[in-house]
Amino acid sequence: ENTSELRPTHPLALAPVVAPAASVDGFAKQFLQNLNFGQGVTLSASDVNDQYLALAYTVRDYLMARWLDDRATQKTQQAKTVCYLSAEYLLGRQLDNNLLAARLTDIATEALAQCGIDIDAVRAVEIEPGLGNGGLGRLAACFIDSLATMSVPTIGYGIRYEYGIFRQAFADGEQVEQPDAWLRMGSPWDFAHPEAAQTISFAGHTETYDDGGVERTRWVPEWNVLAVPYNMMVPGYHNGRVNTLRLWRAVATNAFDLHTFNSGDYVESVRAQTFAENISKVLYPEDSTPQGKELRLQQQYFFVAASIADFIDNVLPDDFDLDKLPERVIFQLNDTHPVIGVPELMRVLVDEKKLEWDAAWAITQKCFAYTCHTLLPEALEVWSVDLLGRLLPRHLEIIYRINDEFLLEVRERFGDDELLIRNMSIIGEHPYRSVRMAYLATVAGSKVNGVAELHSQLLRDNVLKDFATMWPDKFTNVTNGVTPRRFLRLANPELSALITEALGAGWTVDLERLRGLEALADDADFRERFAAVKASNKRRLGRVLEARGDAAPGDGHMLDVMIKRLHEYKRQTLKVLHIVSTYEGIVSGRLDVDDVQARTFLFGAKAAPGYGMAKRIIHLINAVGEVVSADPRVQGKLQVLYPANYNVTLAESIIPAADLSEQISLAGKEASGTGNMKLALNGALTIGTDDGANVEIRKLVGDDNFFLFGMSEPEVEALWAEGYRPADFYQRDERLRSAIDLIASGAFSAGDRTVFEPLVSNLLYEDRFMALADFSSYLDAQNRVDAAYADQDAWVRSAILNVARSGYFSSDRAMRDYLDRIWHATPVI
Ligand code: GL2
Repeated sequence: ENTSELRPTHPLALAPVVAPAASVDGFAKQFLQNLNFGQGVTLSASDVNDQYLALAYTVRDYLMARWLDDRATQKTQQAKTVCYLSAEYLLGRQLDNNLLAARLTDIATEALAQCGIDIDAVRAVEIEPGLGNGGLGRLAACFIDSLATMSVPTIGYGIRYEYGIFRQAFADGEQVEQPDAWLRMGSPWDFAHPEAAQTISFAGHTETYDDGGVERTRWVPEWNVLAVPYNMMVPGYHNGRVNTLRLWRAVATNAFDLHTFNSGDYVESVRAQTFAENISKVLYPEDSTPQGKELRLQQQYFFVAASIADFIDNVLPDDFDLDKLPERVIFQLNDTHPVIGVPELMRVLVDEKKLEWDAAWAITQKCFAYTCHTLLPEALEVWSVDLLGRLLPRHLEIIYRINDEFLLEVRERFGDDELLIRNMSIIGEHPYRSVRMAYLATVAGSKVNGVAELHSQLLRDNVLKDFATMWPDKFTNVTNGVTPRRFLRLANPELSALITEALGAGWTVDLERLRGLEALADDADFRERFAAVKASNKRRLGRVLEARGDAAPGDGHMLDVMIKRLHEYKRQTLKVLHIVSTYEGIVSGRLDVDDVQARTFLFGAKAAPGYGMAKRIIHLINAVGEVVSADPRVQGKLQVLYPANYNVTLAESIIPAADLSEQISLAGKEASGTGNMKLALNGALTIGTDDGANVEIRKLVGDDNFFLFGMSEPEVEALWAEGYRPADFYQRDERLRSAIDLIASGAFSAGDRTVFEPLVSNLLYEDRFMALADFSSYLDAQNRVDAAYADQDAWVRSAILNVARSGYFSSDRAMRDYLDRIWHATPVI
């Protein structure tokens, strides 16, 4: 039915919405129609961007009927909807994924070929929406893919940033940030629904009033913006389900002041518009550190308030009984960014819907669950009471009341232990009065989860210890996962074909089936084919890099990759020390060049623009790379590649080609990691610490197929407690001394010793992430890697076993865990 309120008589208007015919002719017809009538060009006059847009609109046309259908049933169905609240979605390119999900890849390829167009050329022009920083944002994208594939009614809510994560370039080896104007060439995958805009308020004051004998509070805001929803379709894989990603764009309520404009002050006349639209202008390029900016709090409240209002007003049926809200929705808080949603739902229920506080609180507690994604204390978000009170005065009052009642509960349970009260209070007092968002989320959430077993354990034991004592059942773990559709099926078509040939196609939605490859690890013929796929993926990566103007990996080299955000805790510096040590060893004659395995070291990483030390590390990597690549003494042996602007698209070429996966964070610092999963799933062996999900990867793939090194988390704690002196480690290991001395000597900075001095002295006298303490163990493990790689047959066997035993790391499994342990929701077929 097109609509129930209109009374159409035309037979077409009465018919259900149907997709174009799923045939080459049907596709070609729709494509040409979109090219001619949508893009306004003839085929012969069209350029590749026109073709891309027309192709994208065509794919969208196929998905739309199902999307409309699923929206209609969402109103009437009784099932619970998962509302995933996330400030970040690092989606990657859409075209290929959507073609695959809708089973249109072959049809589209053929239809375009008949129009004289090579679909690969069209693919290449898509600019990925980089609406996230790193793992956390990519995780959200994997989760919504899995939920659609599992037919779970889901709405992903977030922000439609006009500029996503910056484009990285290098100038003389240093990072330069450029704006990511991803919308410039058109955005065919999302469509605005301005009629469903929400008005979002800020600032002002609160007042009480008499509401027929009941005293109530209301918020009298000072200014508003409009939140306009943009929908993106999230198709399930081969199941016809199409879920929604709804991203909000900020628009001024009163865009432009005609009076001021007429009086000649053009700039002033659009001031309000500029001010409002700044809210969704740009993604904060911080990773694992909060950026305490007012605009960021505005962003957070903006998207969460719009999402909650949207769900209650537009998704639920009219006159829905809000006491039943927990039966119909779970708001999953992706880290602390959306936690302001807790007082917002309370405000809606108490002030607007006029529920009693206690009833509203009971509902709210059941409707939220919180995922924590960090262990770094400095990454736990806090907002000053001052700022929060100014921007959201009513929310601050509500937070105070939540805290008062919570602390009463603490007193009832544990007595008047003032230290405990201070430690658990949602309001911190030092160094300034602030709201601790992780505590608010923990108090309000029905469940709190970490993202890997070790991480969840450390949350219970350290970061949220008192809360775990109070509510042991609230705490749970869900180990992260990655979508096998994007990161195996699409990124690695040759390996996918090999797996499908061996096991059938079911693995794409049931990744544990990869276990079937274990037996084939002992089959010499299969090993040979597997190795050929890896070699082919390396050549493909080489072509991708060369097309960008970068160098290709060396012929016959082991491809050793470290791809992740640049952060001291991840220890790219430790990797550099390994490279410098190997280089120094060969050049000085300490190492026999024939004993060293030829390697290409490949980095991909962006540093937050304000993170000075991370930017210095980027400079060092590039400087070392330049010297090593130019030195004839290591030609054909060592190569360092650092293609700029690492993103999802580039990851899709690198991961299938990798031999060695560097997961070398200091134990107890990386909450989970997800690149580690993608690389293992594509047959890279991991060299890693006992950190995050590495622990689980090692357990599953087996010690023989994983290179473990470094201190364990308790050993790290013990060394800190006894007083860590990095210089002692420098003195003790000659290899380390030579490597650091070489950097300090100016060998990588044209003799200028000052360039990397801050980095060197940081390592020698501070080294917060204990790179020096783990260096010896790391080098020993790298020697084991070299020895293992020399036996190619055994290496390939290990690589196959890595693939075979990584099925657990599917985000489909992660979603099942969330459904069972946290959401208590079920798929709707
Ligand atoms: C992170 C963690 O650092 C990372 O270990 C984890 O895998 C992801 C997803 O859970 O979350 N937290 C965070 O703020 N970012 C992450 O990648 N950016």
